Amino acid sequence: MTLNVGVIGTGNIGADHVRRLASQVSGAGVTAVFDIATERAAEIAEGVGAVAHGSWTALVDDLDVEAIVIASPGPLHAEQVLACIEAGKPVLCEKPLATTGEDSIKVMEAEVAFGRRLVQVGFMRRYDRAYRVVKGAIDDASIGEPLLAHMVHRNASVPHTFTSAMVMTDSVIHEIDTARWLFDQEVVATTVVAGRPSPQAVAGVRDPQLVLFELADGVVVDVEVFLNCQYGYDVRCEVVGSMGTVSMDNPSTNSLRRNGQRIESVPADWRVRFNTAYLDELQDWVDGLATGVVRGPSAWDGYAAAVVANCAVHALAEGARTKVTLVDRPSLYA
Ligand code: ISE
Repeated sequence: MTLNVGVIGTGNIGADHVRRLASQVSGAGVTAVFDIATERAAEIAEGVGAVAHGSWTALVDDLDVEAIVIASPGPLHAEQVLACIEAGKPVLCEKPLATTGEDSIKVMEAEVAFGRRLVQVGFMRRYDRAYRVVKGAIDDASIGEPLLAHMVHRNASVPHTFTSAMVMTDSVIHEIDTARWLFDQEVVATTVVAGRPSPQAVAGVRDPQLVLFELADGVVVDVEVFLNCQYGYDVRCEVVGSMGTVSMDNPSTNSLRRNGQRIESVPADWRVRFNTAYLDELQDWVDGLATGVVRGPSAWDGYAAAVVANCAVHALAEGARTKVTLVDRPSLYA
């Protein structure tokens, strides 16, 4: 059985997903794509024998499309996910699920009214093997009781369209989800400090920043986010427990020893670093759908992350610790 997938958005990440679904994921194929960059969409469609639609609504309505991947710009996600739910089609939506808590609630309400899960949010770090080792050490108590976590999220650079809010809603949202998933706890408060900006920071963007997340059970997570570090993509995580620590360094691909030096390479960007995680995520999504189940990160996870990200934006603007308030979790997401 082959799952016929339609992909909305064929920018970098969308084009990667088309390629993976068409040639690497078993049990799936790409039958339709859409992008406002019509020439690029047509070229990508032709490469995999798919149809390029003239609008994303036509793709959702296409009777040949059984499941949808959304990789369009974040502000469009909520409306597109709602249309997928209305059509009764499973949807894997890249993060963020929505840019506001209110829009995420609309998605949850629609899914709850539908009666079963259709939505998965693309928090691909949950599928990364190195992060899974960290989670394993927390879950089996090899490091005792978890107390603290230190995280680093550095990008070589980000586009000039990046804003201070996107530091949270586009980048740190991964650490928010990672923290919630690793510790199985909600974030209850956040504090953000931005000091001296890098001369390479996008104009007007506070970069780097230090972010603090307090979790419901008292675990505290600090995140250094630096989106124009220039040298490569560097994502790290160390969890400190009462009996030991577990850490995940940036997995380096090669190291060169020469002239009394050891030089290690750093991935260029997240597409390189998380390539296997994306593949595992898609394979798990397709395998789950073959048995009628959506089991990856849920609309609730997307909602909670969006609310925390917006609290962090507020915390920076106000220079104050900001408490996070979530609605009650619907039983669909228990
Ligand atoms: C980008 O959208 C991602 O999702 C990457 O994983 C993240 O590292 C980057 O900062 C975001 O802009």
